[in-house]
Parts: sequence; C-alpha cells; structure tokens
Amino acid sequence: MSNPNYTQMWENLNLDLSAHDGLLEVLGKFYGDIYLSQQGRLKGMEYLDFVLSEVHGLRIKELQDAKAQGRKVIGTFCVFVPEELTLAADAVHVGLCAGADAGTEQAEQLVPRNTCALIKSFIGFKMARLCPYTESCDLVVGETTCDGKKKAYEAFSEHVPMHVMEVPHTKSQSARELFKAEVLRYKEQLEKLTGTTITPQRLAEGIRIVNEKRRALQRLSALRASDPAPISGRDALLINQVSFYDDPVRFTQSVNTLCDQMEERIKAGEGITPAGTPRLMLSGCPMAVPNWKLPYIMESSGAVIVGEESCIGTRNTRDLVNESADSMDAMLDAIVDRYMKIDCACFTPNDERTGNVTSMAKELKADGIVHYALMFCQPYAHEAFKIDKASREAGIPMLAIETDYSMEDVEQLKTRVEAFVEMVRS
Ligand code: BJ8
Repeated sequence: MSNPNYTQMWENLNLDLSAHDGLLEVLGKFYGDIYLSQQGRLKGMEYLDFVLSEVHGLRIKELQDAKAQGRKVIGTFCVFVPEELTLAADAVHVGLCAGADAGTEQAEQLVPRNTCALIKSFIGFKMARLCPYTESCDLVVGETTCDGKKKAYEAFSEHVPMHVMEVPHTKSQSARELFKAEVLRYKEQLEKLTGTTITPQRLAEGIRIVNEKRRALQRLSALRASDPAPISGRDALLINQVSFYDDPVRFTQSVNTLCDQMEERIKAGEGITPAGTPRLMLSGCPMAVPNWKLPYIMESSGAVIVGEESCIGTRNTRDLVNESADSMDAMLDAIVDRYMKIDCACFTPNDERTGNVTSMAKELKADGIVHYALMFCQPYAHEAFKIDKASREAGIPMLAIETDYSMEDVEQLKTRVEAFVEMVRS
C-alpha cells in the first residue's frame, strides 16, 4: 500500500514517514489475510479493494485537490454530525476511522489508560502523525456523546481545530430543541469556515445525496436476508466503513452495482457460503477501519454475518431525512427529526434500541446475536444486559463480547465464538 508517488504528499502533511510506511505494511498484510483470502467474492468488491488500497493515496490526493480549489475538509467521529449540511456548504465530509492501536503511548499521556480503544486510537493517530485524513482536516467536529469522547476532545482540541456539537442524552422536547440549536450552530460554523451560504437549494441537494447513499446501503442490508447469504459480513462491513470517506455519489453508484450483482446471485440460488450456514448478527459499538478482528473470527468459525446493528451499519442507514420540506427551517426540522431517531447507547432511556435489534435480527433471519462492546465503553456494556434479555425473550441467543484492538485475546475469543456457533447450529 506504500507508494513512492505519494511520499511528497505525505511529507507535506507532516506524517512520520517511516512509522506511516510500517502502518501501511501491516494494514496491507492484514487486508490480504482477512479479505483477499475469501473465496467467491462479488465482482463489485474489486472497487472496494481498490478504494482500500488507495485509502492513504488517491483519496488523500483527491482531498488535497479539493482543498487547492478552495473547498474545506471536515472530519467527524460520530454519525450525529449531519453530512447533509457539510455537503450543502460544498465541503468534504470524512469519518476519521480510529480502528487500530496506534500511538497508544502518546495517547495515554492525554487520556487515562482505561479509555476505550476508539478514543485512544484517534488521539494516537494524531499524536504519532500517522493519519493523512486528520492532517487534511480544516475542522474536526466532535460531539458530547459519551464521557470518554467529550473529555478527550478537551485535550484533542489543543492539537486540531475543533467544533464540538452538544448532543443531548434524552429524547425529550427540550432535548430536541437543544439539538436543533446545535444543528444551526454547526450550519453557521460551516458558513463561516467555507464562505458559502447554505441556501435551501444547496441543502435540498445535500439531503438528496446523503439519502441516496443511505438508500443504497439499505438495499444492501435488505438483500442479506437471503439464505444463502449473498455477501460475507466482512465485505458488508468494509462497504459501510468505506461509506465514511469515499466520495458519496461515486460510492452510491458502486454500492448499487454491487446490489445488482447480489440480486443476480440470489436469483441463481448462490451465496458466499452454503445455505444453512449459521447466521449471526453483530450489534453494539462501531467498528472503524481496520477493526476486522471479531468479524474475521466469527466468519472463520463457520458462521456468516448477516447484519451490523452499529453506527458503521444500520444505525447510520436506517432512517432517511424527509425530502418533502422546501423552506430552510422545515429542512432543518427534517434533519433534526431524522438524527434524533439515532438509538445510540449514550441516550437514556434508550428503549427503542432493544426493539430495533430484535426486529432486525428477525428480518435478517439471524440465528444468533453477537453483542460487541469495546472495553471501557460504559454505554454499550450496560446495554448488553438489556439486549441479552430482549433477544432471549425473542428466542434468539446472544453472546456478549468485550474486547479492544489488541490481538492478545484472539484465541480466547475464538474459543467462545466457536462454542456459540456450535450452540446456534444445533
Ligand atoms: S452515535 S455509538 S458514533 S457516539 S465505543 S467512544 S460510545 S466509550 S462510538 Fe458512537 Fe456516535 Fe453513539 Fe454512534 Fe464512547 Fe463507547 Fe468508546 Fe464510542
């Protein structure tokens, strides 16, 4: 993945070149073992393989070209930041992935050791100068979701230009009003940064583009209800991961092409695994690139993953913004309504998530649920109990996993997952 054509660009971004080369080497090897080793992948996955092979190359070059034309790059960590507004300001919206152990020692100088791996990862990537996305950002947007993130942003904002959105923790009327005020504040911040006025026409276009992307991902998700499963969970996760940093229009087209291929496969009665393969659904914390450890373990234990109830999955794609509004205020209301449906574990109470998990598992004909919480993630670890109870009541077995990005627990995880797959199979 390291490419001498990009060395100058990485140097200009002030990356630590030798550490960055090391990261790309590990990532390339990891990708080869986990992704390219799969048999019977859909032809359309070649596009995703290409995008990933150029994740620090061509896509970063595109960001630099956009910046040279005067466009701004906005980095985010959470699906609460409305991409519709970013696009309406003619800026580029990228998710900052945070899915690998990197710069942990430096990160632990800014946040406590007992902080989830995702938070340590985004701080570590910055402090170790490893992430060309973070370095390309004109603004990074944080949010007051969990305690770990909101406190980490205090330290992080000393190193990157930040805007922090206040995300409420309840779904009351006053919480909705607060969030609407925050959406307005984000709009103003974008207008100030980009010099572009967000008109109703621009916002309508932003809403349309993001809805189209979500519709394509919804289509992909629905096709996974077929048995045999037309696509592996690893590939579907990768598609969701790439949705956060690829150009949205190009990405939507390639997902729809892939869905056409999935439909052909389903019509032919074919799949990525034989019919009757134990079907598992993942639920819980988001899995950012290159956090593929657990999906790989699950699919190499004789199961196929048929859905991800996660922000890098259906929590980000389930709801669309109503496109019928035509005034600015009505469009902002439509955005607020859509975003306030997100069932993140940071909300209390968050009862809709339990219903969403069980109905999704039934729609996808999942035989079991693997609940995944990152170590030290209080919100999702707490909700594992509620999801366990709800899935037992729905007659679907659940396995609760807490892990991080290290490889130390791989053998232990394998043993637990294999036993769960055997139990589900019988
Ligand atoms: S809307 S899930 S993307 S906050 S894993 S950092 S919760 S301690 S990621 Fe999230 Fe937005 Fe919610 Fe989605 Fe904290 Fe937990 Fe770490 Fe987490």
